[in-house]
Amino acid sequence: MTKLTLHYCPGTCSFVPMLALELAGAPYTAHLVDLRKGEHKTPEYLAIHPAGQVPALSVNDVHLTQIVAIVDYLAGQFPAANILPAEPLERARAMATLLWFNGTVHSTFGRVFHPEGCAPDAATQAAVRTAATAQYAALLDEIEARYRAAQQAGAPWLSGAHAGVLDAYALCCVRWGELAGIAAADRPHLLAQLRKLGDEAAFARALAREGLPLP
Ligand SMILES: N[C@@H](CCC(=O)N[C@@H](CS)C(=O)NCC(=O)O)C(=O)O
Repeated sequence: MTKLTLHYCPGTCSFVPMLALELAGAPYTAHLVDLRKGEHKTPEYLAIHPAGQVPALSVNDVHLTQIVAIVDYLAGQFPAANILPAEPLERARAMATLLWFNGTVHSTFGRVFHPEGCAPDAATQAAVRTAATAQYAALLDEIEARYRAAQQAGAPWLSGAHAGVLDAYALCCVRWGELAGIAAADRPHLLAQLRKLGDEAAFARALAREGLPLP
């Protein structure tokens, strides 16, 4: 039997594959990698994820990294769970949104949280953070607009009829906004929608496992 281990840290993007695992209903081990304690930079963990990040998914002794790849793998392994749509065009659109979260929204937050990765001096770092924070706020507006558009098209969630990986990413992004001083309450429509996530069974399990409340 395949042994699945998700290497995760509460409050981070590892919530996205955790939600996928909960949708799959597959037994898995959740291995806490505490970023605040630097556990992602230990030699043991670097052997799993050479970049020293969460998430990673160990499939027996093969270690998968990158959210998009992990979600794609789980969607393929558990087709009945509808982690990604089966219909090719719908699936491509869901992948486009997942990649937008990962490559655009998440990366912009990276510059808010770690501007030292962009410049060595404090003044430039401060300027990077200010610019990235404004860009990130605009991206949160776009997430809210995407919810409105989905709902106008008849789907309550970004992932469609049921909340899924795209909604899990939206939740992470709103949580990170709070860390950047961007109040979730500034986007009441988005906040109200995310607060309903606890009613979705897979989310309730993932939230309980993570141990963090909804915003
Ligand atoms: N592109 C990566 C992003 C992963 C990432 O940024 N993880 C963050 C947590 S949300 C992390 O581990 N940060 C610690 C670090 O980079 O040192 C993915 O899709 O897995």
